[in-house]
This record gives sequence, C-alpha cells and structure tokens, in this order.
Amino acid sequence: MSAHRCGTIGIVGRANTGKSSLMNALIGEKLSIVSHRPQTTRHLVTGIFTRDDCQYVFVDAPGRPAEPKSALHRALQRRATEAAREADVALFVVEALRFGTQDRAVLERVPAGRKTLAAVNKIDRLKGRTELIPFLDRLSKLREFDAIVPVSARTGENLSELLQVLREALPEAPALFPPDQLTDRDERFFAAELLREKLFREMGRELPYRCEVVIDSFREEGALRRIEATVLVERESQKPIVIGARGERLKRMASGARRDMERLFGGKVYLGVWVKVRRAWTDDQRILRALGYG
Ligand SMILES: Nc1nc2c(ncn2[C@@H]2O[C@H](COP(=O)(O)OP(=O)(O)OP(=O)(O)O)[C@@H](O)[C@H]2O)c(=O)[nH]1
Ligand SMILES: [Mg+2]
Repeated sequence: MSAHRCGTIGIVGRANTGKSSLMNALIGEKLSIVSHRPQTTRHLVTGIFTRDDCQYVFVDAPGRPAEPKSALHRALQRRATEAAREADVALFVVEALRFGTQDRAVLERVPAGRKTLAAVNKIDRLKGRTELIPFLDRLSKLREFDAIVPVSARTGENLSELLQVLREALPEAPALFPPDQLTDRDERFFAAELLREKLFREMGRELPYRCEVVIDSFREEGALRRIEATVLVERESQKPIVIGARGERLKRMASGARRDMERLFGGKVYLGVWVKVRRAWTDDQRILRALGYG
C-alpha cells in the first residue's frame, strides 16, 4: 500500500470564483457558505476530508476583493492569501476563461517555491471544451503549477482527479485529526455563518456588506439547540429592509438558516433573530477586532 499523506491546502483566488463551493464539493459537506455575490467568505474555514490513504485539511479563504473600500475590505484582502502562506499546498481557483488583475494579484502573493495547483472552475458553463485549451496554455505560462485541473464544483466533474493530484502534492505524514472530524470551527461559528449566508442571498446589492451576524447565546437543552442571534446593520434605515414587510423577509431568512443548522448539527434548533444598529462597524477597528477581523 502507498504511504499515508496528510497536509494543509490553502484555497485562494479572486472573489466569487467558487472556492467555497469547491471545498464543500470536495469534502462532501456544506461547511463554507456560498452566494452569487463576491466577498461572501469572511473567515478562514477549515474543512477536513479523510480517506484511508490521505487526510486533506482544506482552508477556505475570503476572495480577493476588487476595490477595498472599508477597513473590513482591507482585512479581507490580507486574509485572502494568508491561507496559502501557511499551507503545504496552495490551490489557486480561477474561473474558466476569466483571468484578470485580481487573479494575477492573488497568484503573485503565493510564495515562490510553494507547491501550487490550479483548479479551473465552472467548466459546466462552457459550450465546448476546445475553448479551454488556449486558456490552459496561458495559465501554464504564469507559474510552474504542479497541476492544472479543469473542474466543476457544481456538477462534480473531475473532482476525483483533483483529489488525486492534491494527494500527490501533500507530504507523507500521519493524519493530523481524528477521522470523523470535519472542521476546527465550532457550531456557534457555523450558526452565524449560515444566517449570514441568507442575508447575502436575500438582500439587494449593497446591504449584505453592511451586515454582520453575532451569536448572543447558544445553549444545548437536551437534543435542542437554542440559539439567539443579532444582525448588525449600520443605519436605522437599513433595519426595515432586513426585516421586510410584516417581518416576512427576516422570518424567511431565519427559517432557512435554521433548517441548514439542523442539517449540519443533526438535531433540532430554535433560532431567535434580532436586528440592531451598530454605526459604521465596517470601518471601526475596535468593532472589527471584536468580531474577529483583527
Ligand atoms: N456554474 C457554476 N457556478 C459555480 C460553480 N462553482 C461555484 N459557482 C457559483 O459561483 C458563485 C460563487 O461561489 P462561491 O463558492 O461563494 O465563491 P467564492 O470563491 O467562495 O466567493 P468569495 O467567498 O466571495 O470569494 C455562486 O453563485 C456559486 O453557485 C461551478 O462549478 N459552476
Ligand atoms: Mg467563499
């Protein structure tokens, strides 16, 4: 039998290339939140996938924002390539046929000499596969990638090939985590993330970026998890937008988040959600540090 391998894989790329979707698809669990808006991911999220011959420790990172406008944006920009600096292997995720200045900026920040693989994602959107050939050729000239793998996080195409080449890039080592461990984040973290995902999916262009979710309390009462959460917004005028007519939008977002939590935690959840104003939190270093963007 071949030697056991184990190591960390930092997933990096421009915002919205499908990094979180790809990590979820590779590990077969919905851990990292996904939306069609850029800058959905704000925290480093570890997803662990254990096979007999290999333990993959993925770290999903925020995408590099196009134009960092606030202190939050700048914190995300720093965090975007942090994962690759620390990891054994960098997995650079790019959208098929789309390579621009932000993609280049991310790639330049992956340390020289670091094993780097490229996943060319969203190939399900291509009409024919031949259009990919010049793109792959161009990509291969940018850096000495250990492998370039066209994939689709959506359909699952080529994901087993990607896992295979990732395995080959990882060091020979025993497993770092017990085989049934999925992540190093706690349920409280995922509770906040799953609710934040609904804000990103439900609301108009700007508002998700002005919102944050804080878990006020998380209690286990027998098989029930009782969770109280607050959505922070920056202005009084944003409150009714989050809440919606007769509270319907907030109710819809809360029940969607509750269902996802029940699936992930494997048990019943009571979720109470409030909306509060915390002025200019996206530009207030003290608040940002308190929220974990230090
Ligand atoms: N068609 C298609 N869409 C995809 C694929 N992978 C991801 N998407 C979509 O792309 C959008 C962004 O996906 P995310 O996984 O949130 O992207 P991300 O790179 O993590 O984004 P940030 O965290 O904001 O940097 C979502 O609407 C996904 O459904 C894919 O393989 N094919
Ligand atoms: Mg993401």
